[in-house]
Amino acid sequence: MVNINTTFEGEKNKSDNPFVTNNPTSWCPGCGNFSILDSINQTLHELDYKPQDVLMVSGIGQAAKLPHYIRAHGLNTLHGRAIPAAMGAQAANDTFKLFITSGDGDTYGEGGNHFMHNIRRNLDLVHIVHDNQVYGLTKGQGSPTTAMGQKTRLQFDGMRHDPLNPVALAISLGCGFVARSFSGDPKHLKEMIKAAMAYKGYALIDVMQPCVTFNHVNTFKWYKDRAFYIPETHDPTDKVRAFELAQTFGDAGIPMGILYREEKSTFMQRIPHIDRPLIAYPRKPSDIDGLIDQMV
Ligand SMILES: Cc1ncc(C[n+]2csc(CCOP(=O)(O)OP(=O)(O)O)c2C)c(N)n1
Ligand code: SF4
Ligand SMILES: [Mg+2]
Repeated sequence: MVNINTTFEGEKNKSDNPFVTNNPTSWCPGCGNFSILDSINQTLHELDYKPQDVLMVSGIGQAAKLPHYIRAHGLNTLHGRAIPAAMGAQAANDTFKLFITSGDGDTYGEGGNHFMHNIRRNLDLVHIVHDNQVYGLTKGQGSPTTAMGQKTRLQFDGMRHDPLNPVALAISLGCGFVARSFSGDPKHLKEMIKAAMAYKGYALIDVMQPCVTFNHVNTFKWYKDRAFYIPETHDPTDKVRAFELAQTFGDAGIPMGILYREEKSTFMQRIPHIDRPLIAYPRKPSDIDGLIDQMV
């Protein structure tokens, strides 16, 4: 397998990066979440965003705590419900650069319905899924992406469900930007975040992330030994080839990069009567009384 680059850039830009906080985290030492947070911080700073320009939305889980650890607007919502909250936020004010940052369980399990239907709606946001193939916060149960047969703290004799393949599912549903990366390769992860931010529409990045405490199968080494960069010859507009590549996982290798890319109109563009963000409408909370009177 081709070697991927797992060099960490350490504390680069940390002291003058306005997104970096000193907030104590509840993450375990060695957790892949740290590098995902660092990669987001560095990317936003390198692109010259300011904390007031950015909204981070999440559901519930270890990954979903990320908005507490970055200096930006944040919404830490209900389990699996980051997408509807983000939809409301974008309809109200689409001037923010909108991110969802949540776990594999939160996104593909509890939030699976929203995940699918958001692909149809195509909100303009970057969705970073910390895919550690386990429910970390609730102490290591199998998640939708845990491999069949893998033993967990709850599934003592192994998972009995087939794993969900999020990138293949996203491509099959028509998601316009589908990428995969690895928390152990921050350079690559930053490149993917930049490409996703440049994309107008729903951009999914499934990030392989070791959970050092509860997943002793999909370790840093396990991912590093299997990950490979998608060759430059890959045409990301070739949906059939992208779907084939998306099937590749585990011992067959884990392709990293942009699997699929297609230009599509966005949620806000498809609602022409929202000609400006809702906050720009000259309404007061008391106007709601008149609207209710009209309806009843
Ligand atoms: C409706 C509901 N179901 C279940 C839970 C319990 N719960 C909280 S976090 C979590 C798992 C989150 O896993 P994941 O999204 O993969 O995030 P991780 O902790 O692995 O980063 C579960 C099952 C809950 N809070 N609410
Ligand atoms: S339990 Fe796993 S996912 Fe959660 S902080 Fe610890 S290592 Fe990270
Ligand atoms: Mg998880």
